[in-house]
Amino acid sequence: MPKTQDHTHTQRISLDHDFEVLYEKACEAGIDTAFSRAKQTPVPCPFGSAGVCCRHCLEGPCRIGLNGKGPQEGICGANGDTIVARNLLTMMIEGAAGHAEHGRETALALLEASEGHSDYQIKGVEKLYQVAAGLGIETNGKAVEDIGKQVALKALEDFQKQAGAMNWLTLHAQQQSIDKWDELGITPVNIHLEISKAVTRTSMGCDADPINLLLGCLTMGLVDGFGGLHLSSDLQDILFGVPKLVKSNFRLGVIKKEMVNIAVHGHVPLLSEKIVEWSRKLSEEAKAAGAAGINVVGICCSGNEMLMRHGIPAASSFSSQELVIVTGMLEAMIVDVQCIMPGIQKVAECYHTEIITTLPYVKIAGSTHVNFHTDKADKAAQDIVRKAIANFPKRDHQKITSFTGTVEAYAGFSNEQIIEALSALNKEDPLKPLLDAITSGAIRGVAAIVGCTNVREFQDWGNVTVAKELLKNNVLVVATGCSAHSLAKHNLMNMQGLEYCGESLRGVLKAIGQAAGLESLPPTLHMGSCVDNSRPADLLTAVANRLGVEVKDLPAVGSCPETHSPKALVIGTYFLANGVDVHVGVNPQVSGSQFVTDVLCNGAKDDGLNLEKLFGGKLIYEKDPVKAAAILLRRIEEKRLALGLSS
Ligand code: CUV
Ligand code: SF4
Repeated sequence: MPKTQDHTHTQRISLDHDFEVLYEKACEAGIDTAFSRAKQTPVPCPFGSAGVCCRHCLEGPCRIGLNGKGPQEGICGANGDTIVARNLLTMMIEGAAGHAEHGRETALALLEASEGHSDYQIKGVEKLYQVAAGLGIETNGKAVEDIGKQVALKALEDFQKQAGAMNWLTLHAQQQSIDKWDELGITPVNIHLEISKAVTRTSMGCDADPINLLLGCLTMGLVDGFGGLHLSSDLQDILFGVPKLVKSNFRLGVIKKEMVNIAVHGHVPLLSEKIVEWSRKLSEEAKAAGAAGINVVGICCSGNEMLMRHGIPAASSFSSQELVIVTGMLEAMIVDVQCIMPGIQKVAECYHTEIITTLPYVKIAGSTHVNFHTDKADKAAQDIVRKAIANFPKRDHQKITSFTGTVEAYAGFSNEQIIEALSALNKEDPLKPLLDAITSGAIRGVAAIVGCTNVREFQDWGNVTVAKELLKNNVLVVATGCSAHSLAKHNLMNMQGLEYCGESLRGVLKAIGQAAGLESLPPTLHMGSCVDNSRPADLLTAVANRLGVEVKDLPAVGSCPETHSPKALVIGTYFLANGVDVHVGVNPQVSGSQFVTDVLCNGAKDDGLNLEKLFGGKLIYEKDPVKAAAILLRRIEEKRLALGLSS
């Protein structure tokens, strides 16, 4: 069993007490987790933290001296501004590539399903018609499969066309935004072309103009927003159906002692869908092995996807993923891609848990690998579920820690679901009740709390605090990703949390909820996984279109209090390109360049060129969640004033 040097100081790690119990247990057993590893590297490297470390060629690595002391240029002459902007772009590329790959896999899955050589069928027929119409595909008299194929080919075209703008950008963006992006020369042509061009421009001896590099970041934001988020959400809705209101549970009590517990972890729902399906079909086999049945629980965004469409309960967000294994009750953790800590394997080796990787390009040494492909998905899922069942008798009962507490949460708030709820108030014009609430000031504005949990942060604290501050001030809060886990675990997605809402917001939530047959809408709306940040974006676009303004004019903000992922940075950049203010509570690693910091964070009234002048919104870096919320509230009020909405 692995031993670490210092487990004596167990400090608080999470607002979720269950994970603190497990953390103590892991420390006492000498099991390393990300939390203990983070304590062994208490201070991150100051050069990397400031973004001034360059490793783009073999003459280096070079680093710029901090605070003007020491060398101010790399060997090639690249200065701090260039190095910081280039490093930021490198992070953007990484984030966008992950989401784009998610989109590409989903597009291929739709193509294969349409051509009939796959284990999947099209379930979201209505969404298919809607997306096809948006893309200008003729649907009259055509079979569903035929339309599905045309849509899939249009999606794949976004990875290969050589001129014009991406289909998915034209499908979803406001024309005024497209005009602005065209004028600045940042409109993406195709996803792979832009990623490859961006990798090239960050390499040694290429782009050395920090402004140009920052514009390259915005292109990556658009690639991510349209080619990653929108494309993935749309095609997943077509394949698996549009999410509808569901009620489920969060926290570690969702892991059941008498059941075969399988965790799905990662991002692309293709495999998880099948795991859920086969867990239900193979429950008799689990009973034969002595269990009461099979229980699938979610981690990270796979968890969000399965929650949104199947009401699967969620066990953990990113930062505590290893600790789920420490319950001693997990028979298998199935992973696909992204945000999977390699550390899970070592922890699993201390228990009977089997880590199962499923993609040929994401393996972990020591783990089981079951190759997954859409034409053999049923077979792979059955193999995996049976492996989990076979592990059930191998549990060490001395090592089990079970929890009873769960927290109820509503989820499934696709825009389609929100519109459906609103239409109970106004059938002819469903958006009107929402618009009225915003214009009258009953709702001051809309905030999307998104992104991750981060091992270096006190888990859930930032996400929950920003949310509560905004709710108190009558801001409508929607959430995605691991932030949604934080909010759900702390009662912000069930009716108990209504007490945190300001009076006028609570009135609106109740009116809409009751018309739709609930006691109220929950205080915050779960809109899905990270790629589902397309949904709040579409909601804002719909509201802006109806008000006859641009998204940038709306009293809307994004907040990312506890992120760890470059994916969250690039999602934020997509919102910035649309003129929405974005708060990040974790160091974005640009402080080594005053110039880059000014461009990202300065206001429209400041000297020099900056994001707010170009697009209408800026990056807000603030670690303190209470202060951050205050800034966001101020920004919301400024935009209300500019729009002439009631104060
Ligand atoms: Ni994609 S990116 S930790 S799982 S939200 Fe969760 Fe969400 Fe961040 Fe990763
Ligand atoms: Fe140094 Fe320039 Fe090479 Fe970067 S690209 S490592 S700054 S020489």
